[in-house]
Amino acid sequence: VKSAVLGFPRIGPNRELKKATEGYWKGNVTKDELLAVGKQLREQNWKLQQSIGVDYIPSNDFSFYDQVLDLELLFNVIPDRYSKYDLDPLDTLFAMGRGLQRKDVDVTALEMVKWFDSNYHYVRPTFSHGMDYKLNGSKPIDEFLEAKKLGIQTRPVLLGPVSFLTLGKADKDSLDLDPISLLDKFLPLYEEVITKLIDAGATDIQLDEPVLVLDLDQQAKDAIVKAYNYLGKALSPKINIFLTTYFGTVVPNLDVLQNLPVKGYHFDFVRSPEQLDSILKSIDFNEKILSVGIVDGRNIWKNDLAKSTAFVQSIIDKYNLSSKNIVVATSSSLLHTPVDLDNEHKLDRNIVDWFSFATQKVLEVVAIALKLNGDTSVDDIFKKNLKSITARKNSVLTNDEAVQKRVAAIDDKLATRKSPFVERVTVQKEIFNLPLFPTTTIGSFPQTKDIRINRNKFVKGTITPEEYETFIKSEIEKVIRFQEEIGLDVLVHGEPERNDMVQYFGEQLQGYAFTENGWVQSYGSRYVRPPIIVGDLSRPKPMSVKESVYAQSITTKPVKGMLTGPITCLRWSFPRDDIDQKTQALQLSLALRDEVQDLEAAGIKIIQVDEPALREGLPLRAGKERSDYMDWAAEAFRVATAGVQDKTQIHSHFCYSDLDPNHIKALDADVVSIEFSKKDDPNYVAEFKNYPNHIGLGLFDIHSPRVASKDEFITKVDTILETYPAAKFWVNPDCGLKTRDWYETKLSLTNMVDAAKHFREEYKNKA
Ligand code: THG
Ligand code: ZN
Repeated sequence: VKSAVLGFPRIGPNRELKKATEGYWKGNVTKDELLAVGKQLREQNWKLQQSIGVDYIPSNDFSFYDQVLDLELLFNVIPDRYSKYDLDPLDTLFAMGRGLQRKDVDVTALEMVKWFDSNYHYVRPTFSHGMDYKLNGSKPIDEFLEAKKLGIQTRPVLLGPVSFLTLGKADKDSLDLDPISLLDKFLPLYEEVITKLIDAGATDIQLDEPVLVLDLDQQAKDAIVKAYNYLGKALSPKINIFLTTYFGTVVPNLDVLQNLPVKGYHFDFVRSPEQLDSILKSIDFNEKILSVGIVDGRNIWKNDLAKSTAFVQSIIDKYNLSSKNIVVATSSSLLHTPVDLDNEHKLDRNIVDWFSFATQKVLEVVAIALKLNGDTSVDDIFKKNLKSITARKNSVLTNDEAVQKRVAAIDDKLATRKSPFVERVTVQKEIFNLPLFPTTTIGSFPQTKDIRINRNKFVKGTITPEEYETFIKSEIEKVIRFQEEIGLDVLVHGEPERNDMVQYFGEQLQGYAFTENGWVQSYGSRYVRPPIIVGDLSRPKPMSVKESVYAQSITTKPVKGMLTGPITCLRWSFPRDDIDQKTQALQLSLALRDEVQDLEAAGIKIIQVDEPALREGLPLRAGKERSDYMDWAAEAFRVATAGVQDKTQIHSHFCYSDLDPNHIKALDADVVSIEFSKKDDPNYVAEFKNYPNHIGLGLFDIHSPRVASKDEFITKVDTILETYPAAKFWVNPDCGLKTRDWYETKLSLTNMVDAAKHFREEYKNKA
């Protein structure tokens, strides 16, 4: 039995990659220095895995921005607007990933999309007619040789051709182009790279085809057959091809996986253990290698080593397989887990014993493989592991009977507003008396250096809580005054007290643990530190009331209370694996319900409960599981928000995904705002036309420092108004402004408000 890791986090134990990359963008770090940091990180990761004894160590899992974007560069999938500047490859990579604006260059970024159901975002391959696909650079080969020089034989990883094309899209100038039709052009390119790897000494290659866990149409299925027949015939036996899947079940696509000329297959048995028998009945693993994904690449719980070993052993026994054909592996790349638990010093000793981060997971994979090989040197590890697993199971920290009772008592009434929207809207109209085209923002304002410095001082204890509170109040006042000045209608307090919209609430809820260093890459140089749900969740005391009440006390305009919804709290945390996700969502929704009601009682008249991760939680395949999810996700949102009076206006916000209006409808919020600025597609507006409640379609992209003029806003709104009724139209940006600077924030919002005023005049005359 061998061991394999499908990918290791590249950010470094102390976020070395972030510091170097952002330093380079600011001009404080040279290109050579940045490249050296990358090299150092790769070396560290390989040596770590080698010292632990991993048989298949990945290479080409490193990236300065995103591994999908790396492949776009490698195959020259570079839209003209980037190649025309003659930037070097690294700067082209960054220009495509994040846009580039300096005196000689002005390009926006490519689209960024969620990687399956994770909180990682990839840069979407964007194809045009007439693109010249060819090998451009040699990153996978360079990194393979780099490891080889260190005496480490690696297994290079490439996203496979079908996933690469399926996850891409046609550029605006080539909308009739279906990326999968390009397969014939890409197969020779894959062959060329892999041949170069063979020449460099590679004996194995990992080709990731995660799209095999999605619902595939016949064309995509045919593409799998074609691609792997082509590559298998061209390249084996010179190299062993491992076809890798993760994040779900392949069963509906099993027909195309049979009889492919590949050496082995990898499946995710953490997420989908039920696929085991179907797979083993259709593929003969006396002929192929079976890589068993058994150590979770998406969560932080310690693996139950005895259970995993028994699981793999039972496969060997039941199907009478040779252990030579078995590989024990992580379920997916470890990209989605924090780097090293040994960097945590503040976590409760009892609780820290329940966790495994990437480094510890590597050890688990190897330990399971050794155990299966009869190696007794791991017996101590197994003994200790059993102790930890048992301690967690029996811990009193995880159970709160009061919470469990409250969840069990949830009924329809609790999840339903007192009156339907048509009645609420009349009451609210009278109270708020908002103009036509009401203007607002999504919640956060720029998180300045000053804010971060003061928060760090507060966390470290170098300023007192009173000093910090005074500072936060002054920040809130600044934001309120600015919004009044430019004439926004519904204000926010700006969230200077919050680090991350999930972490902030996680830190205040009972049942959560949080890390000092548990960073996970979200996109590019942006990382998140997901809090960990360890037990039943409850709210010891109000979490956001003080700041909202202060903000409301210094203005006569309505100030929105701002909360993160139950689904988003769940999705952006590491959830428990010992109870189901619905229960955890409902526990969160009860805690939030109390917060919503406290805000209302404290005089906050508008409360926004954000659910940007609503769509991300949708099961990857259509079917009952998906409709069940939509039901309980909507229920959780309504439990959180339905406790208020008719006169209290509930807002919600969604971003990062294409939304189905029907999903939003079931939440019954009074007003929603959605990301929209990059969706210049009239069909998308039309989908929302019949949405009954009010909507703000985001009018500018908050990921970019670019400022739109008043006229640009007017043109945009004019276009939307061809389809969308003015009476339900709110005016707002795409998303929160925390990653922006004040300079562009001021200009953009002023122009946006001025455009709203223009339309008010126009419609007054019309009436
Ligand atoms: N929070 C969490 N997940 C998210 C988002 C979020 N996923 C989707 C989307 N938003 C990703 N966007 C971002 C935007 C900014 C940052 C991270 C993800 C960010 N991170 C800081 C950094 O890397 O410097 C660290 C923030 C902190 O101090 O905690 O700016 O909003 N959970
Ligand atoms: Zn948003």
